[in-house]
Amino acid sequence: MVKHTATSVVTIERFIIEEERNHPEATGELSGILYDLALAAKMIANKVRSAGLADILGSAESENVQGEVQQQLDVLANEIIIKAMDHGGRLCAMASEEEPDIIQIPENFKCGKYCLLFDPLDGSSNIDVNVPVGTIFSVVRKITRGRHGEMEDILQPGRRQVAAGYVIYGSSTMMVYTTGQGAHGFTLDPSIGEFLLSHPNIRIPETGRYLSVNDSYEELWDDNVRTIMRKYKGLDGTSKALSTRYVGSLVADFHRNLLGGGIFAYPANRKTPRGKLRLLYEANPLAFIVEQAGGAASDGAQRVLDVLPTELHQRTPLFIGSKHEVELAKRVLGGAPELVGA
Ligand code: P6P
Repeated sequence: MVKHTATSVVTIERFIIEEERNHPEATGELSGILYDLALAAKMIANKVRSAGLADILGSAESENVQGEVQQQLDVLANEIIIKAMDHGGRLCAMASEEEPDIIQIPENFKCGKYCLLFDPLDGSSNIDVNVPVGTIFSVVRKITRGRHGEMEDILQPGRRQVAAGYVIYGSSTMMVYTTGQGAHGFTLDPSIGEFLLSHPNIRIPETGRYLSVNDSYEELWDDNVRTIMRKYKGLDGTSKALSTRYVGSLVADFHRNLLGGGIFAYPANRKTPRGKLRLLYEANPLAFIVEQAGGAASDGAQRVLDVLPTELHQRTPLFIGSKHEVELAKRVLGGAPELVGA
């Protein structure tokens, strides 16, 4: 595999092709999915960027933008992804946070051997206050016979993913993805409309710097979770205190911790006993990426990627980021006597 540095100008398309060459058996279908997702990301970025202008522009274009903006950007992002992906002949089904059931490939289109699961625009309520939002995606192989995808193809554990990634619409638009050969980041150059390799082989620091958690749920947590948070904050007298950074947008919090080191924690609480975040198209793809970057992801009891899904939109508690902090959460929640209550 060609070793790229962040100074060589490499488009995401070229990088995808070079990664594909490492798999002689590759048919190019997975590469095609990644190209099409990069295109959808550019289209969504364009809409997200212009959302704030909807009320300012008086021209005809703004009516179009306003129409789309009022249509709810997450619904628009959902449609952009479906329209970009449904005719490529590489997918047999899709599943979206915005859709109650599986999205079938139209009869007039060829079906392929992959399923795409996605959250089209996570954290979209933050757009009005200009907080970064993101798209999250996961790709698994079809395991059932027949032409169309079935729920069994979608409900696979995260360890069966063949690709996963996210796009963050922040101060710049970045796409980060993995196919199991490391995690790599690409920054959109809007002047040429290309994602350029900016973060080859991302590695998350072994020990975290940041803690991302919504403390307002403290009263709803169980004692073990409170013990973990005290340790993360250095209040137990032995641990180093992490700096709290919580944006309230999963992709933004995850991305900062991936690059700088840290833990994002959304534990179960009395209000959300199975956690808030979705397993299949939020926790699993980010868990694949963070493990490829040397980090870890747990639901508190087991590795996220080993959780056996039973429902399309099932939720999960999530501890994800630097290995040291995730391991600590697993030990405390696992009832390690020397840690519980400390
Ligand atoms: P809370 C956004 O609504 C979201 O789904 C994630 O992006 C974010 O991490 C989480 O919910 C924030 O939840 O309960 O802290 O507002």
